[in-house]
Amino acid sequence: MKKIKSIFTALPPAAVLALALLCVFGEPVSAGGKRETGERSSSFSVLVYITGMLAGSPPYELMAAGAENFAASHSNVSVKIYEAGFNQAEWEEQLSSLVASGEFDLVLGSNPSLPEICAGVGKRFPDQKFIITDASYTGNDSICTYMYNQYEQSLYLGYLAGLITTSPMAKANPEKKIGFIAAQQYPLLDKHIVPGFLDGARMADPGISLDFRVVGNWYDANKAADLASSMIAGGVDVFAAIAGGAAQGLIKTAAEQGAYVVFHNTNEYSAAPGVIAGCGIMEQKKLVEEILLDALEGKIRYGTSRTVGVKEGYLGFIADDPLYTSHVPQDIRNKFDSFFADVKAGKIPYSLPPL
Ligand code: RBF
Repeated sequence: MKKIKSIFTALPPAAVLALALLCVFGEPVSAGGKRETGERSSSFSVLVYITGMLAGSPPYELMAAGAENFAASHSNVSVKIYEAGFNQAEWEEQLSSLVASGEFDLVLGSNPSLPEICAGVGKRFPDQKFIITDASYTGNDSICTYMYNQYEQSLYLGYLAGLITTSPMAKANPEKKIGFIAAQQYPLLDKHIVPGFLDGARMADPGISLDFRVVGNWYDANKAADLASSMIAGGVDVFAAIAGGAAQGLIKTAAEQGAYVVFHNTNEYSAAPGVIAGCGIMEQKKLVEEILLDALEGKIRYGTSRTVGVKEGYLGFIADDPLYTSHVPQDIRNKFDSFFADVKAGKIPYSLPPL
């Protein structure tokens, strides 16, 4: 299902009248689809293009929340949130039609595959600006990207998984085997996220192996549950997942059959207390608010990409949740704390593989 949500923050009556007149009489639109009236400088319109659905996808929910927050505190900013759905083949055409309206000063999105799509759209609408997080792309004057160092988040979540699988915790078995369930394969996952997870686990114990499986889409929780079940039968006792809504199937199976899950990007402890053994956090909401402020002030450096991780304060770990402190033994938490501090201090050597 696709849906558009609009947030037009409280406007003074004169502005409402002006907008109504604009709607009735129309306005000039340039070749690039941008407005040429003076009104443009005082209003800023953002399209948040969600490559999938909001529900169950932390990066998207956080991006939408950040943009809504920003609009709520800036009366000249309006935000539309568009859920594009799961048919990736449709995304470029859909985005083109939205951009063709000339309505948006900025398109904001979060997906490693979006820059290429925006570059295609940008060829038809050269004045349109795009800012994409969770992606790395340089050299296009219409596109600015921000990449999370997901190798790092996977490294410390993998280390925690490694500590747990080799521990005497109740659901840990003697096998040194951890699991990863992915919705689909893509370069950031194959080169940063999965290798980081295994590298981190092996820093806890070099004898650990990884069972990696792919769901095939971002929503099939039943398929993820089936995969998890067969992985548990094969000896996996700690999982990670990058699977959007499908991850709920893993969580359910882990709870029913007795396994642990470490979760990327968001606080998921309460989804299954005692099963979700650790949660990383992606500060996407903060990043989006900062990006929008820069965009409003004309400070975005289009054509560039910035990488943000633990040191920069955009990736973290939720260590103070009672569902973490009460279910994960103190000795494991202590070892994890010191590893995380080392990652933050740049003391854990690694090289970020090229994408
Ligand atoms: N992450 C989600 O949480 N939900 C999604 O629906 C989703 N769809 C994606 C589609 C494509 C084509 C790609 C490349 C990634 C997608 N991601 C999705 C992954 C997301 O952008 C991010 O890389 C991971 O969540 C790790 O932070």
